[in-house]
Amino acid sequence: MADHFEAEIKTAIQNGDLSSAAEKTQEYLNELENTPLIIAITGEGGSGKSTLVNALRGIKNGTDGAAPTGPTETTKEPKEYIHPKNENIRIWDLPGIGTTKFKTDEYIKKMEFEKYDFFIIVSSERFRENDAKLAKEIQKMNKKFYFVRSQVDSSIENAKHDYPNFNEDEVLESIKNYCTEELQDLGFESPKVFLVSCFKLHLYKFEDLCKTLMEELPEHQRDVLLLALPNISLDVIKRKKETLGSKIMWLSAASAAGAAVPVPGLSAGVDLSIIVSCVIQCAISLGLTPGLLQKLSDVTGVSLEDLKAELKSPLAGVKITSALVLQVLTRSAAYILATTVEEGARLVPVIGTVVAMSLSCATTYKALKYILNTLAEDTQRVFIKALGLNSPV
Ligand SMILES: Nc1nc2c(ncn2[C@@H]2O[C@H](COP(=O)(O)OP(=O)(O)OP(=O)(O)O)[C@@H](O)[C@H]2O)c(=O)[nH]1
Ligand SMILES: [Mg+2]
Repeated sequence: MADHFEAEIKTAIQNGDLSSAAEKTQEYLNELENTPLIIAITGEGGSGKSTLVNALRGIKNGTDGAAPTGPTETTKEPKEYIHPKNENIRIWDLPGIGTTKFKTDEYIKKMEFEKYDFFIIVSSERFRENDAKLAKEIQKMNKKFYFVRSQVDSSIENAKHDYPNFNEDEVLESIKNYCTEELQDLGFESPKVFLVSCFKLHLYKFEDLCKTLMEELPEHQRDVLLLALPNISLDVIKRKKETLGSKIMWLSAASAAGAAVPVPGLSAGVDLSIIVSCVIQCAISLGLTPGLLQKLSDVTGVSLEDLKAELKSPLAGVKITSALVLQVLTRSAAYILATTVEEGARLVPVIGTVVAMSLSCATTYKALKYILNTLAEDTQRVFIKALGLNSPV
């Protein structure tokens, strides 16, 4: 959290001014909510840029709203795609540098390189002079870029025909070394190259790419990106749950001064409007809305029916309304009240105090954590089903 927010919230709490602490917390949350993240996908023509744009948005090539792809579907103009999980995330599909009539410096100007937060440079075979030129210009602008060696799945398939003693790990290692050496020849001392298949994001090094982005992005943008990622591993789901959990703490604190709605069974009442919008956000980030489940079904080929069969929470796979949330809370009231605000929450200095000071805010916190836990469990089961994995880890 930004220092000035934390200081202001602390002061308000020390002065016993809960409502201004809640107001500041809300301000902080609004800032988080409105953090833009603008990503550029660039590289040679035909390397798989548009497919990567679709994969990052969890959309299957060729379906509604997907960036046009295919051996002849050349992207000629830069085009912005809004992320279905967060409209503040914009992914730009740029034309292949080799396929435009522009020189590198003209390309950079025309593509307005200054507006992006970071760049992914895609190549399906070798990195060339053009890729290096782009990267060097990006470097000059003090921005980050990441090399992605795409279409690794088809390289692996091809290699099966090439080597009688085919060994997947060896082939992957040699592709990586080859790309690294090329980039070293082009003037990059220790380049990082991520081997990716856009059709199988859970394999190879897409997750490493995400982890690197998380390490290198500023805090707000890191959370924004994490919550919008496709569920590529149980670890990503766990990290989403943690991030949503800490958001829930702040939201509950912000609700301290709000009007508590009496919920049958929950004696302290809760802030229902905050709960409903937070549950919707959890369902979106975890990919459990009807629309996002359909997209997952498209991408994985597992039927929507089979994915939905894994859902246990009445809030997953359906349109979330206040009435439905109220119903769930009423039904689970006894269980929610019996849970304790866990150690972790109390240890966070500012928030713990607010939660401890306001009974209704503690109830809001517990109710939201309960719903988040059930949604996260559903997400794990859906993930395992979608990838055809047998046992939960
Ligand atoms: N097997 C496999 N094929 C891929 C992958 N990524 C892209 N392709 C295929 O490669 C072809 C080109 O992909 P596009 O995403 O259209 O490539 P592009 O870089 O946007 O192409 P231009 O816009 O023409 O520069 C398509 O037929 C894709 O289906 C991948 O990870 N694995
Ligand atoms: Mg394209």
